[in-house]
Formats: sequence, structure tokens, C-alpha cells
Amino acid sequence: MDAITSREELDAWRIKYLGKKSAILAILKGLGSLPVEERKVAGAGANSLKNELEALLKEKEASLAGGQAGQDKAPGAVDITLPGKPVDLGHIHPITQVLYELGEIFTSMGFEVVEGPEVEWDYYNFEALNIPKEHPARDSMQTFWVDAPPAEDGREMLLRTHTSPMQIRVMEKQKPPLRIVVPGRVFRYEATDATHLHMFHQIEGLAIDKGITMADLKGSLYEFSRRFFGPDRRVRFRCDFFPFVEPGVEMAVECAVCHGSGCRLCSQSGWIEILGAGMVHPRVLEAGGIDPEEYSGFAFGMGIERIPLLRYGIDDIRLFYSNDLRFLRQF
Ligand code: YSA
Repeated sequence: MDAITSREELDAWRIKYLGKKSAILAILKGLGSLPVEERKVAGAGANSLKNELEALLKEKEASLAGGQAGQDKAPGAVDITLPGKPVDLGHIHPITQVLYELGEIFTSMGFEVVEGPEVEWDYYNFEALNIPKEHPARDSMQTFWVDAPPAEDGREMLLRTHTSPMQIRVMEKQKPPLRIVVPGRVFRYEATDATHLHMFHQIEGLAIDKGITMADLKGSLYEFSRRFFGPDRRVRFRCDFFPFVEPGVEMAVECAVCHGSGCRLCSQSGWIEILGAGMVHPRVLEAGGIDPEEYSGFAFGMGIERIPLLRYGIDDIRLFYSNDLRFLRQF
């Protein structure tokens, strides 16, 4: 067996020692003609010999296969001729894909994309937006406060609860006409469920110019919905209250799971609210250094995670962050 170096030689060996005309097969075939006692002894011996020959054959087969791939490699050496392990290629997370798509839609409508800090002062997050301390509107945005000493002017630090603080930061730096969108992460100290997360994304929109009206706001958001969800999806505006707008509205989109008839995702209402919006409050324009007698503007803040729910009919927002690759690979 040691002298064998090729498959052909091994085949010849197999036919000779284990083939139909081999001695071992002849012994096994002849067992029936032996007396019982002799048959037992001869049978056991012949079978054990056959097993040994088969084991030798297997071992040699494996060593010839390895030798062919590795060309007589030393034990333990790396076989560089073996095919490589496939590398798992990742792809862009569905929420980031939506953010990119929204950026494209709004920039094509004349908006510029800007970003802002996730760790913010309460001044920008609340006060400059007409939400002073103790204002009940603060309760609707349960806040993660940062345990840091307040600034000299008493400003406290927090994780921004919405992207609206960027309205003020932009107004402080740029003068009208202004058209910006601000995508980014926001944080709220609240329980998670099928439509709520404690960390999610928003995209803020702000347009300020002479003569901007509610019609511009509705026109821009209808156009966004038409491009993102298609022309057939119904959209609803209803009055809402935010201290930083007057008047204020919420926009909801027809539920993609039940198409308006009511289900768990839309709390049986048939609609899912995706954004708050309105005409920028004169006090907010003043806080940003813009004269409300001369300029007016609209603003909106849209929740990003709810948008793909509505487009694809996904029934639980938490799936985006559960790291289940079977879910994420579908996008
Ligand atoms: C209103 C008027 C403006 O002139 C500008 C912006 C706004 C929106 C305001 N800043 C705001 O945050 N309103 S909101 O609390 O109602 O949230 C806006 C959107 O974020 C919601 O419509 C929803 O789509 C999403 N959202 C809110 N809480 C969420 C959430 N998404 C996931 N998880 C949560 N916990």
C-alpha cells in the first residue's frame, strides 16, 4: 500500500484485494459450505480482514486527495490552492437608505442638507423654540439629561429630543431666503412598542422667505408623499399643537398594512402619523434673529423609522434595530 502513489494504482489494488474475484470475497462466499463451528471462526476472521482492507483503502484515498490539492504539503502547512472562504458583504441599513432617498427628494425641491449636534443645550431644544421651563409641552418629549455642570449662562445639556433645535442654529448663522432639511438621530426617554423607539431618526424641514404660506407647506409635503409613496397613497392633515408653530398640523399617511381598515400597527385608526409641522411661530423667528414682520416660514419634523413601515407594510418598528439579518437582507 505504501508504494501506491496514484488513483490508478489504488484502483488496481482495490480490485485485487476487495473486488469480485478477490480472495477475501471467495472466502466469504464459501462460508455457507463450512460446518457451523468452522463457519463462525472463518466468518469473523474474514470480515475483520475485509474491514481492515477497507479502512486502509479509505485512508489512502484521503491522503491521495490531499496530496493532489496540496502537492505533497508538509503536515500543518497552509494549502494556498484551496478556494477562499466567501466574505460576507454588508449593505447600507434600510433606515440610512431612506435618509439618503429623502435627502435626494428634498434637495431636488431646492432644500439644502445640514446636520447638527446630538448632544444639545436645553436652550436650543426647548427655550428658543418657545418651550420655557415648566411648559407642559416638555412632558411630551421625555428627555435624557446629560449629567454635566450647566454652562455659565445656566444652559443645561441633554440628548436632543427632536431635530427642531437646528431651526434656531441655522437662523442664527444664515439669513433668508432659507430652505434646509436636517436629518439625524434623536432620543426620548420612553417605552418602546410597535411604533415607538427611544432612539430614532427625524428629518427637519425649514423654509423661510417673504410670503411663505401654509399652501407652500402642504404643497411640499404632498409632493414628498407622491414621490416616496406613489400617487395613490392617501395623506391626511389635521390640526395639532406645537409651541414653535402657529398654526400647527400633523400629517398622517394611510396605513400600509390594513389600507385604512384598522389594525394593530395603526391602533385601529387606519392612519399613521409621520410628522408634525406648521408655520414658524413669530417668537421662534425672533429667537433666530429674523424679523417676523418681514419674513414667514414653514417647518416640519418627520419620523424616519415610520416611513419604511408605511412603504413596505412592516408591522413592527423594532425590527430595524433587532439585528436580525433575515429581516435586514430584504432591503
Ligand atoms: C413640529 C412642528 C415644526 O415646525 C417642526 C417640527 C415638528 C415636529 C416636532 N419637533 C416633533 O418632534 N414632533 S413629534 O414629537 O410629534 O415627532 C415627530 C414625528 O417623529 C412623529 O410624527 C413620529 O413620526 C416620530 N416619532 C415621535 N416619537 C417617536 C417617533 N418615531 C419613533 N419612535 C418614537 N418614540
